[in-house]
Amino acid sequence: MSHAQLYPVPEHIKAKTLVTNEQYLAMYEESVSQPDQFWANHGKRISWFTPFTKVKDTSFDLGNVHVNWFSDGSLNASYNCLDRHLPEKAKDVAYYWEGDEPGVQKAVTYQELYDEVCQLANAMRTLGVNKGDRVTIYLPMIPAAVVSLLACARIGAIHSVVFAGFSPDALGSRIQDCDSKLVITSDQAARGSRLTYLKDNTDQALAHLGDANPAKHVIVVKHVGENIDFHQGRDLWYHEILAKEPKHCEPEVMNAEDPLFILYTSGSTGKPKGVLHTTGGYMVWASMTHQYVFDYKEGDIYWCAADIGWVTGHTYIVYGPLANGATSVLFEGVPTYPSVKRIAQVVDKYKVNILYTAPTAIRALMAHGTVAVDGADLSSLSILGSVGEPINPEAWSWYHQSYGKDNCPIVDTWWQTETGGILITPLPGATALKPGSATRPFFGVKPAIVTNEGELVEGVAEGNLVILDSWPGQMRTVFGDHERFEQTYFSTYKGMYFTGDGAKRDEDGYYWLTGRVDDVLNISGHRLGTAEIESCLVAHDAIAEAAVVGYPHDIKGQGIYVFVAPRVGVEPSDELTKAVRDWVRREISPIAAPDIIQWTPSLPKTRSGKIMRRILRKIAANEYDQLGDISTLADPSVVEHLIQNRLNR
Ligand code: 6R9
Repeated sequence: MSHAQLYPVPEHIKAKTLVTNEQYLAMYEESVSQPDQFWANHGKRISWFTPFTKVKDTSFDLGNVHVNWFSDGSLNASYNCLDRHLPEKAKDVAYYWEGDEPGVQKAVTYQELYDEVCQLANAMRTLGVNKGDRVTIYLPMIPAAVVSLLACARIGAIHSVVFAGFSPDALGSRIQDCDSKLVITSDQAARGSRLTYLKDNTDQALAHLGDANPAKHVIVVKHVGENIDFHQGRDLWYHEILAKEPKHCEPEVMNAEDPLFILYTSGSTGKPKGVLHTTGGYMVWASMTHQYVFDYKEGDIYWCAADIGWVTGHTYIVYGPLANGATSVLFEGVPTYPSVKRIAQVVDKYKVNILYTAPTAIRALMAHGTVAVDGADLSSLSILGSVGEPINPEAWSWYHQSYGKDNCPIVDTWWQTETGGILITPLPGATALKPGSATRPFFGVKPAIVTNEGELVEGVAEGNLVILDSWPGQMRTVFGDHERFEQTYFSTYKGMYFTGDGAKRDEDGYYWLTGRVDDVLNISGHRLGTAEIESCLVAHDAIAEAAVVGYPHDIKGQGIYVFVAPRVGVEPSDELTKAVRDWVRREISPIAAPDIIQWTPSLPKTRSGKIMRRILRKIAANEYDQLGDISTLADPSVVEHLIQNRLNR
């Protein structure tokens, strides 16, 4: 890693960047040595109804963990996303909505977004939803999804978005856990031409909860248009209730520390946690990171191709870009429909300048060679982003070359649902890049590496990634369970926030994320990160995607079990399997050579494209009858295929 190729800041970026390297270093220094002064200054970037006088009041001490920022200020998140841009930006496009089918599209201006948000906010108030109440949102990637988040924020209701790919069970348990008064959904959703029956799923979820169902009403967006069961008295059509409401709605005055949203995220154990974010610090973090990390400037066309059901959608499709008055693309579909050219076509159609997507999407496109970009122009692009997993150097280079024409910086952004926004990342005009490294901390972020015993290690190091001090976008608690918040994040290493990720730091102070620490293997006493072996596998010509897990091995303690998906047109064979094993042996070391290689058409993944290794570990250990909850998989059917063809019997 120390000899990784260095990619300097391209001249065309340097010429008009917001932050040069010198500025980054000076701002970073101030942000960590004088956080109160730094954040008092940058906290003013958003609009406050009552300006704050207090800045930081935080503690990571077990038993007394608290995170408060700007705590005597008041504001409203939807006001910051809408009202403050009007009337100047009334006719500016907030979203170019691009439907699942090419040719289905709609532009939504800031005025139109404001009007619809006010109408829905009023309609919710009419239904008795008030400040502090919870609202579950289960919608496809359509403008009404953005409207729903902002309408909640406007009246101070706390939204909990459930990914539209989740099952009735997953939806029901989330509605129940946060005691939602209201559910907002649509008739159906279409992705890659496949329908999901969201309203049916909602009906099932609520029926299953029975008397424990807290939701009084279901608001239904008519989107696909197929029939649904309508429960008189409980269900309401979105368009009908909006039509009755005025296009003005007074925003609720929220304290900086009043909750903005809950987002459920699964850890390694137990039921999903309701990660809670509040209003002031989150808005400062969302808007500031969006501006600096993407070097965003007025007039840029920005596309974050994530889903609103993932934290990336919350911060980098909704709150960050809107707070900055940006014009975004909002995409309903998938990168591979109707063909792998879709991303390039949408980039060319809207002249997208900034594209932010995930390694899983990049690898899916890369499996087809250069087909994804053949014939495309792509000259509008100037900055590329990656999020969700370590991006292996192979995929990084392909992204850089095919979409970026070797002239666009890639910001590899490391962060988590819990962190609210990006923490470790290059800045396009400041940071020389190394493929596979998330590079340096954002302003105010103090990352560190500790050993398993909790010793801080300086300089070049490898170990567990912790954060030493609070930043404004940090989660505040687990909804309804502060004890769990303290135990999960602050009990492993005293006085530090534990990320759950492993990392290396090189001689330039750059960070390299090595995957979740529970994904570390111990092969005959040698510590190996699954990410390292996977990265090597994906660099092989025949392989599109790979997942590596350990399984109990009589001699080595742990053996290496590899699940691999071939590239398009590749036929797995015994010879190929052997070639792959030799490849890893040669590229990394004989210790890393896989014991078992199972070919599969696809891997089990979450909504954000993360491979669910927990499930693969069970299959590899031949404990396929103890898979646990698989309801959060994007496509649970892949699991059956993996079990049928398992190789450790
Ligand atoms: C934003 C998001 C968080 C976990 C995180 C880490 C992995 C995210 C990454 C990355 C390496 C990156 N992760 N970005 N690993 N490089 N650029 O993904 O939130 O869904 O909560 O996942 O994702 O393991 O701890 P979330």
